[in-house]
Amino acid sequence: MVVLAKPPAALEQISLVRSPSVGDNFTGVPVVDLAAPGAARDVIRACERFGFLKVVSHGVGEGVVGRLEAEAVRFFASPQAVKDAHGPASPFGYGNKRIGRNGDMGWLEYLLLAIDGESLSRASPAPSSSLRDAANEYVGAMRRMARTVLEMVAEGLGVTPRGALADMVVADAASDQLLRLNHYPPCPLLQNLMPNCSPTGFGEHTDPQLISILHSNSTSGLQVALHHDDAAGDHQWVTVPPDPTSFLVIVGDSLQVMTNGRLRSVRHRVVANKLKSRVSMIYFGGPPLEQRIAPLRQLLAGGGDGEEQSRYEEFTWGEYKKAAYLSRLGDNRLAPFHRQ
Ligand code: GA4
Repeated sequence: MVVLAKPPAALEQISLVRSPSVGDNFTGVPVVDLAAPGAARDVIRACERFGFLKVVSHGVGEGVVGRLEAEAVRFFASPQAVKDAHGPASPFGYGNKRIGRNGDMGWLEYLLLAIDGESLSRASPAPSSSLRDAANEYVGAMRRMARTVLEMVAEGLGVTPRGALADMVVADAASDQLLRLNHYPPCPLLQNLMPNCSPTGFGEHTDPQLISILHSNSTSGLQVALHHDDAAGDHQWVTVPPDPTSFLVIVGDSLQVMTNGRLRSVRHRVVANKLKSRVSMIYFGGPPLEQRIAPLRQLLAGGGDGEEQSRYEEFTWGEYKKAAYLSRLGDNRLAPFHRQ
């Protein structure tokens, strides 16, 4: 008799992926020393080829990261009823397994917090004043890093002024920024039943904003899709080894459009770990809702044999965000905006 393994009920609506193996560890993660000369060129190279990079010499103190991570761990360790009192995430607040509004599920719980200007928005209250203080300090550090990296992107592309991209995210009080604290509990449920399968922690997707800055503890789980330039558009999933001393900068769809496709957003996902908790903290930098998302003019003016055309239909960040919230996590949200 053949007995087919069936995932336990707790995992019923969560898709399973092949458990990562040592061979999936990506040894080619581009690393950029933000303090080194030539960093701008390295940022561009990494964003063109991979759509993400690891930054070191970032100047963010261990204490700033440690304080927020400890607050996140403390919150996620509190009784379920306490956490539920801060949810459901719609989109802000505490969320448990449900991601977005359209049926996506993952093996995680999270807190999604809105940022108003330089600190957390009063409209989406943090669960405690100590978490809010730690988050505000962290957001300050992320905004400085977003500025540094986006200025390097402008510099590396020869765009002036240097603040052309950075100002959209960190100089305008109406910029659309978010902070996401994720907890992926260990998931031993499949250990004996389906040893080669793991639940999806956060399904594959690209980030809609300009830039995301991710920090994680030392538990692995993040995977990125390597871009392949073959006609089939195939991609290979690789595991990004965790490194709590660094940050990962991820190119979002809006930055892809603003650079007319030179920098590319990257599909990424998280696979839940069977034994250890993963905690990640992600800052998302988006522009004000009315910002037009279109290639920077200087990037279209160059070419010797006439002007380079925009590869995308025009839209505002508000329009893109609205469409994103109506989509499923794994959808190719930029596809409808590609010009033929
Ligand atoms: C992906 C990036 C950010 O985490 C996020 C996500 C948002 C959500 O969790 O509510 C979305 C997702 C993200 C894109 C498509 C929609 C909206 C879930 C989802 C199914 C906060 C964001 O800005 O877009």
